[in-house]
Amino acid sequence: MSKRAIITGITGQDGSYLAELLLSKEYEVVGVVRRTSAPNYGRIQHLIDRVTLRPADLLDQLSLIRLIDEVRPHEFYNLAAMSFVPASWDQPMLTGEFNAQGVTRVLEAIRQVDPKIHLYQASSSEMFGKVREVPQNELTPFYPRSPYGVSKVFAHYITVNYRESYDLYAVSGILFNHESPRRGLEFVTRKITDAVARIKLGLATTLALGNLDAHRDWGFAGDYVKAMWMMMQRERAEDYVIATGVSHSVRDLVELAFGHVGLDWRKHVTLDPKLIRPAEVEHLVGDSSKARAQLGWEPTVDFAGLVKMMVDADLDRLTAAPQVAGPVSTS
Ligand code: NAP
Ligand code: G4F
Repeated sequence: MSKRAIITGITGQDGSYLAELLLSKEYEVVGVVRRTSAPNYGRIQHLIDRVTLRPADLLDQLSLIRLIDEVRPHEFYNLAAMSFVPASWDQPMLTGEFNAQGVTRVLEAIRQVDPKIHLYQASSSEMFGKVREVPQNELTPFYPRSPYGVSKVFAHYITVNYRESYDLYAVSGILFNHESPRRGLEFVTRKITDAVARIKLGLATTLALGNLDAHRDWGFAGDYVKAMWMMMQRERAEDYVIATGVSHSVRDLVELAFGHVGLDWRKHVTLDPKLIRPAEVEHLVGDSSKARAQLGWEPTVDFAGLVKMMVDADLDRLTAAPQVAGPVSTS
């Protein structure tokens, strides 16, 4: 009998890769979409005939209960969130409603309808914030630096608490930054690779950035959704850090991306103080030895491979349709 899974956030970067993975494993995939005035299915267009889309919202408890009652999934992947850190300072209340209380609503719905459902919660390395140790592992204390980070700490602990209080199979994946050609244009990797492609093709001349000294542990989203699935197949629910273990600065990223198309980044990059955050996470690097030992998980794409993959994808996209390039990201 094939398994059934619900994915919230199926229209996002991770949701689209996870849907592909689960379909390849013959799952029946039900994706949650919230109502919009026009469809927002760009990342899952190629899967649209193979998944079922159902309306629900993390803000609406009854919509979640009804969804779970009608679908009766074996696995529930909660990937939906307000995921862009700067926006969390502009909308801290809404960020908490989506990312913190939204997770409580999912946990309550599962507890009430069918406590045997396995739940994956999308926790984040942003929870480590002003880091207490290097590298960060499952036992490193949290010190979030944004309303987003704070909301994810709440979500993390409410997931742990429901596991311990009600014996739910609820796992929390503490994933470090992961990217792909499907990454939103406002995140720094994609903002850079999109701009490099535009500049190379003569569609733009400059790129405004904020803190070039921030360091991140960047991996490939396709590798990270495999880890999510692996965590859900264990005997016992536990939390895992997922990371490459290698950290680079935003400056390294810029240099590599421009260099890949033969451009000198110093001629194109400007610094915009408006892009500096009220509180910064300066340096993240993860220790995923638990996941490597217990799940057998390994990343397959390194930093250089990731940057090249993303620049090449943006070049292909903009070469095919330069007229639909849209505005340059200003976030
Ligand atoms: P993303 O591309 O921004 O996608 C977010 C998804 O959440 C979208 O499908 C969005 O739907 C949906 N959503 C937002 N609010 C919702 C609501 N109230 N009800 C229902 N759906 C809602 O994010 P991602 O990069 O795929 O990340 C997936 C998850 O992993 C997020 O929880 C993120 O915080 C977490 N995470 C990401 C990373 C990373 O590096 N990518 C690292 C650690 C943790 P619309 O399309 O309608 O906007
Ligand atoms: O790409 P970012 O916006 O990602 P950030 O803030 O690390 O958050 C992402 O990863 C988290 C995992 O740790 C996820 F939980 C979260 O949902 C999201 O996916 O920024 C990365 C770094 C920051 O230090 C930022 O200050 O890049 C720096 N940066 C420098 N100039 C910039 C820019 N970031 C953006 N978005 N835009 C810039 O112009």
